[in-house]
Amino acid sequence: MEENRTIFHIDLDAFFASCEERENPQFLGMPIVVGADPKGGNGRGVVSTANYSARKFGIHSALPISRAWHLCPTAIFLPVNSTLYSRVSSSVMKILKSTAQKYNGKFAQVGIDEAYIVLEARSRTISNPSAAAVAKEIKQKIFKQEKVTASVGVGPNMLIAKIASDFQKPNGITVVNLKDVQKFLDPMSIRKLPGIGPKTEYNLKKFMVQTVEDLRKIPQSTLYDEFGQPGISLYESARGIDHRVVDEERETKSISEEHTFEHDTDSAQEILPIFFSLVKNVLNTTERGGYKNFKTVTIKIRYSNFKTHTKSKSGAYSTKDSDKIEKLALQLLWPFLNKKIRLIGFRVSGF
Ligand code: TTP
Ligand code: MG
Repeated sequence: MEENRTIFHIDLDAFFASCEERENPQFLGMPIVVGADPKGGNGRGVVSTANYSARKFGIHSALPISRAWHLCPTAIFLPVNSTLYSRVSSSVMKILKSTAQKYNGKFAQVGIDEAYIVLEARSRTISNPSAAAVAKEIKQKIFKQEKVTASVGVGPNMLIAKIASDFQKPNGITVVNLKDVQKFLDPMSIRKLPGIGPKTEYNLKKFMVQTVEDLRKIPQSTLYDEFGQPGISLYESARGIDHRVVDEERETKSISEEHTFEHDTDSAQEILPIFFSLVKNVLNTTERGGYKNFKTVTIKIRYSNFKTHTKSKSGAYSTKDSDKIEKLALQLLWPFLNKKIRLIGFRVSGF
């Protein structure tokens, strides 16, 4: 593991909900849920995010909105306002980029509300601030300018930085030095390791694995036999090993938006205006994120029976060609408009 570089992972807290809190100070301290319309418990679609007061009721991202309403009917339910979030996001990313430049470091945005900064030990010692001081500086700048809080994780590689930023959410700073990596990881549930979802967790149960320390006791060959190549990643993650390097400007993988209809529908009149607004929002977010060009356009469609299809087309696209992209997206979507649908989505990727 590299000893001469320090990696920061910055992730905004309850991002969409924090933007809403900032815009609506009258909601301060109240549970806020951003997502589909709950329609008094009969709404369809999902929660995009919930603030930390709403999370106390068990509400979280991707939960059906109807379930969220039943868990806390008195919460403030708000629709997704992507223009606002992409404005806040690009301003925060500018702050992070200039902080990275100030210390001669690298910057890579990896999502709407998260980014990595890599500082070489050498460049940091010039002005000599500690990692914790840089983390504090980042948080203060973001709060001063955008009135949202972030959590910062610092570690010797991307894996540890990412786990660390989640460790003391919200509004936390967690610095993990190289010598403390194993001590930090061992007591954690394996679910904290990226790539371990409910399925891998279930498959690891037969080896009596619950914590990272348990996982570390399983030989590499056993993990390989059970999971193939991803088993090797498990072996390495459990030891805090991560060979990835932060690739500046190329980290954001895709930008997308989806919409669930209130009723399943096959009416083009109902579907198309929504579809075009998704395309427009995604292109706006993409442009604001500083990605002018992309390689792939994907549409997604989910029928009433939940069967889901995606269709992509690759080429050389630019956010400037919105008419061309709308047309292309429509061509991809058209063959699927033959049955009642529940959800549509649009995504661009390959920046
Ligand atoms: P996250 O950073 O995963 O979540 P968060 O910022 O809401 O909460 P925290 O980081 O404090 O745990 O996602 C960033 C935003 O992306 C989130 O505010 C809303 C959006 N999002 C969705 O729309 N659907 C999802 O399923 C997830 C996970 C996020
Ligand atoms: Mg976040």
